[in-house]
Amino acid sequence: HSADAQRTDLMTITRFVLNEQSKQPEARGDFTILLSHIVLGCKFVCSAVNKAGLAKLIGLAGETNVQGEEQKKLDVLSNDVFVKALVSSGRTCILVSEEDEEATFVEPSKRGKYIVVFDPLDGSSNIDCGVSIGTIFGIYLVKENREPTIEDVLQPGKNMLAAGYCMYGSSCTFVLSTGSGVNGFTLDPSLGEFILTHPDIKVPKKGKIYSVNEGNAKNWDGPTTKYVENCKFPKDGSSPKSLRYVGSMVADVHRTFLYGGIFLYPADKKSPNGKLRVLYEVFPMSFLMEQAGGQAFTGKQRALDLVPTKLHERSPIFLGSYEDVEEIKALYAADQKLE
Ligand code: P6P
Repeated sequence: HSADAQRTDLMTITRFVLNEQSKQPEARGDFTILLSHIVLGCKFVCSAVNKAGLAKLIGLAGETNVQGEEQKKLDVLSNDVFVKALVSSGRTCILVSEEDEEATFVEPSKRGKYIVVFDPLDGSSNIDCGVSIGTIFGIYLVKENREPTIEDVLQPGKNMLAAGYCMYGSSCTFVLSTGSGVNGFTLDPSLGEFILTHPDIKVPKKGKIYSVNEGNAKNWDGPTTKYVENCKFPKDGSSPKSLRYVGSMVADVHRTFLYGGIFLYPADKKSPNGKLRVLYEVFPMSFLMEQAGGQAFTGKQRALDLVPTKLHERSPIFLGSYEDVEEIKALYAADQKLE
């Protein structure tokens, strides 16, 4: 009987968010409407990503498509879809995308109270080899009812109302937090709905995996070098950690949520602020990681406490299992004392 009950009680992402929002007395459904437009964008990108390989195969992806239009690169196409979906939701006032140098200020007639920062297709350089890629987003609220300015975007990650990502891999998985835990949904293509498949994700307290681009080891600073050394040659006689590095942030972080361990994109001599972007890569993943019981550290401070000064600012990031991040925090703290 319980199996049947499970099958018929389809918890879609829309129902889930409506349930959650109904607990907020002042909620008027705006957030639910905003999220439904983000979900729509992800469904579109999922179908476009899955066809990309095929399109290349049957020559559609060449210079022009059947309408004779210039075939857009998938990340540009994804960006266009998200910008249009978010503006048409009527719930946003500022959009910040990895693809656009400047922020998009929504025209007054379509303006809402939310700011959405997003990377429409992170890791898109991996599309041609079939590696999982993803959309990452974060949502801020603009409280006052006034003309929004760029200052409204430069908020610390701890002010985010919600964050999430959609991973386009063997299945299409949408992971979301609205501030009370993390939940994962899988797209059922036959229904066109995201169904709750990973309720209340909690990252293991400690993991057996470290995830970093070892090719940058020559340029790492002392604490990162020491930490990775300890992963490979543990001093306490425990077994070495495994290295898993996909090179696509959504894939590496999603694995970290489910299996535990630590993901590192450190600063190095070539990139003193690391490579990953604060607003739409570091903050959303750090928000989710804390909500799942893990933590996120920049090498100097809690990642969510960082106050960005520029839209596309970068930051080093160490995130994952609580105890694993504690270890690298201790190494950076000891290093600061020596200075
Ligand atoms: P590297 C992909 O290009 C990306 O932005 C992230 O998705 C990924 O974590 C990182 O860069 C990989 O960078 O320098 O290791 O190739």
